[in-house]
Amino acid sequence: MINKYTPPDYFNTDELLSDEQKIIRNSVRDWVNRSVIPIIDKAAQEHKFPLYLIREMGEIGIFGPFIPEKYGGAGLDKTSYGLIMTELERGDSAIRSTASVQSSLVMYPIFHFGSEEQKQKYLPKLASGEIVGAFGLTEPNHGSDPGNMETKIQDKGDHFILNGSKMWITNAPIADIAVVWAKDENKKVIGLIVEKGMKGFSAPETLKKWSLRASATGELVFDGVLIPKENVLPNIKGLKGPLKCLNSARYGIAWGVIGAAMDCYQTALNYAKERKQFNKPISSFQLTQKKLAEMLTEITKAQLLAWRLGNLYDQGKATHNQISMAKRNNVKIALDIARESRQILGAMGITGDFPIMRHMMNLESVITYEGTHDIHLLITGFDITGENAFI
Ligand code: TGC
Ligand code: FAD
Repeated sequence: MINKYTPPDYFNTDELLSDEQKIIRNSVRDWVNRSVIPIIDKAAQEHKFPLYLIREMGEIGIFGPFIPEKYGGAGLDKTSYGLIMTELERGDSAIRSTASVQSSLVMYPIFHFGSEEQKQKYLPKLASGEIVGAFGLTEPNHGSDPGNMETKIQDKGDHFILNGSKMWITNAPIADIAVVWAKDENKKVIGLIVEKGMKGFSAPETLKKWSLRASATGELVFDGVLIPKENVLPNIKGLKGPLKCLNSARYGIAWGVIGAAMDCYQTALNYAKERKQFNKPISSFQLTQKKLAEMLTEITKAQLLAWRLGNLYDQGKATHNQISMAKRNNVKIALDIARESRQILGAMGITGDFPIMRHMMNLESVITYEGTHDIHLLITGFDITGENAFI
């Protein structure tokens, strides 16, 4: 058994999990230890997504774990999905990002809004990792306000013509298909499946990122792309379509970032016990202990929040407002923990010999994508006051 890693679990949250959930979590943990941790610093340094991992992820059931087995998924509950995301993000946010997009932003809309033919055509291949998906909502001029998107389709009788562009799209340069959100002639948002190779469709990579360097990010450019009518998702209209997908992905992030936080905390704790200054381990100084104690407290609170959210989700009771609160809180504490851990390592903290700086830079994207920190605060503000402060 490769699994030597013992995660922080101060309030024994393991006891809240079923045996099946623990088996799933442990198998993904082993895979991350074996296949991600040894290669991820090099991939990030080289600004390159380790593409070969996609098939491995498919083989161990990481994609669409909550999709029924009939379509190639594992038919698992949402708590298991969350546990998988924690393990992946302990490896790197880029790996969790790929899984978030494939599972929550591509398989989820095809499963919930697609036709039977679309489900059969795409879901098993997405589940196995034979094909990779992307999700196009954000545009150069519209990030937080996707409702104002400019990408549009024109009805040409037996097909549509798609024009516009999407930006900051995870997996775009490596994707075989993209679930793209565009407006029809009645200004209603609709979802469609765009396939690599369609004439007028390109997906250039966005380079020079200092964050999520092991993830492939890019644009989706549509220059008069002919979209067959059978590629439209038939069972959704309106902005709530993409927002429902985001609920599933934001939920996964609320769990995922705990993994990054755990890795930073554990690294800082081990280092503090070993490193001596003034002839004493730096773990003996009160200021170091304050940092470590506060980190563990926040990790514990985040674990309990995620577990309860998973519990509500599995009962069909989680609201999108609760998901926003959990995403916002858990990403913020993870980023704070990465920054504090980096300080404990002093100069060593900035090197690739330790995972902290990489997690920290990744989390700067995670706090922005899937709704920024402030957008999630406004969602909570709206929910508790009934006043819309977005506009
Ligand atoms: P608004 O008028 O409030 O809502 C439009 C309709 O949608 C409903 N709704 C929701 N439904 C389901 N889930 C939610 N979370 C929902 N939020 C709102 C709403 O009830 C309404 O329904 P109806 O029936 O009345 O039409 O829309 P708005 O235009 O005012 O915008 C609201 C706002 C700001 C909250 C929303 O647009 C937002 O969340 N903005 C942030 C954008 C965002 O998160 N983008 C993410 C892009 S994807 C990404 O980042 C992937 S990164 C992946 C990775 O690598 O891991
Ligand atoms: P803006 O919306 O321009 O916001 C800029 C600032 O203004 C923020 O601080 C924001 O909080 C603030 N702001 C905006 N509106 C308000 C308001 N009403 N009140 C107060 N403050 C406000 N998108 C996809 O569709 N698919 C993907 O796969 C995807 N992957 C991504 C991967 C990476 C690495 C990154 C960085 C982004 C990705 N995104 C993706 C885009 C991401 O969702 C957007 O960046 C995000 O929604 C914010 O949009 P923006 O960057 O345009 O910022």
